[in-house]
Amino acid sequence: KQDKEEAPSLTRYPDGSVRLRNPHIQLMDQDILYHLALGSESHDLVSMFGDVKFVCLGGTPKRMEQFAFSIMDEIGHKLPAGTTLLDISRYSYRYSMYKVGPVLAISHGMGIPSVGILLHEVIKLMYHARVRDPIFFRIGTCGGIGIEGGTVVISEDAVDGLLRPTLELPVLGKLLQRPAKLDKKLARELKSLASAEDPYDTVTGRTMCTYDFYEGQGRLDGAFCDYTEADKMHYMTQIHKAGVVNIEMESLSFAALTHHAGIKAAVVCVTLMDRLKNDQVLAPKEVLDEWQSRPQILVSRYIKRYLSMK
Ligand code: R2B
Ligand code: URA
Repeated sequence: KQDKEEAPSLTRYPDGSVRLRNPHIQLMDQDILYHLALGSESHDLVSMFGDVKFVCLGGTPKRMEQFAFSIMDEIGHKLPAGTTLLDISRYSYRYSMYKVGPVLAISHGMGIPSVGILLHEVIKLMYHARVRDPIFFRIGTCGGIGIEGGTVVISEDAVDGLLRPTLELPVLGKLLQRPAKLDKKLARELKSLASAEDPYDTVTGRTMCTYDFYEGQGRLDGAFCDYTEADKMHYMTQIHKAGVVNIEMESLSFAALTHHAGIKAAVVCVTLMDRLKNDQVLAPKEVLDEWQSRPQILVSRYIKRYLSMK
């Protein structure tokens, strides 16, 4: 059964650097990280990325650019005179990547397929760059269940739309299953960094990850809807009872692939609405922008604290 706790020696070298669970990569002359517009021979990945410690993923290029600028301020990182932050993956026209000292900020797009492709390449990037013990964060948005919009949710674990804690992927005609596990200690540490002075709540709980925003999340406002409002409310109440506090679209893959690679990871999302009350994103743009900075603030606190303890 694949659902066993993996020995760290399987996934990491003694010095903490990421070991790839793929014998083919070492035998290749070069490895092209196509969707990042990087390559193991075309770029000196060790000198470009060897000092990375934190990999922060979020949905949109703009949000990750903003995060890169704000973390630069927070950790007091100075760019060489006359230079500015550049999107390292701009020629991929797929994902955006910014590097600020030990922090990489990368956009992952929407949904499990998009974040899955990115994670394969970012995990390989960690290996090629010989990064030691990296910590991955997803900073995103979600729908809340029984909590008001603007609440920050730290995921304790991730489940699919059938409440199963497993990422499923058809591989060579068979269903591959990988446990979607997040680092419980990291989640607790993040929770401890929430401040009583924050003008919003920060909670921990189970996150449901779906393959769709509309029908997959039981919305009544998609182009199609074959169920009633009572059906929706019944489902929402059932999953809420099962501990689900928020719903989004990437945590299952994020948790499963980082766990399989032996990488510590956490998911921090802000709720855009309470799905027990409504389905649409009604908050004004400025409010949404401020809400979306909240998970970034929590992760910034973690990074700052970590760097100050070094
Ligand atoms: C949250 O927001 C996106 C959908 O609007 C999706 O990427 C997610 O997980
Ligand atoms: N992202 C989601 O996947 N669902 C929501 O309800 C809001 C953001």
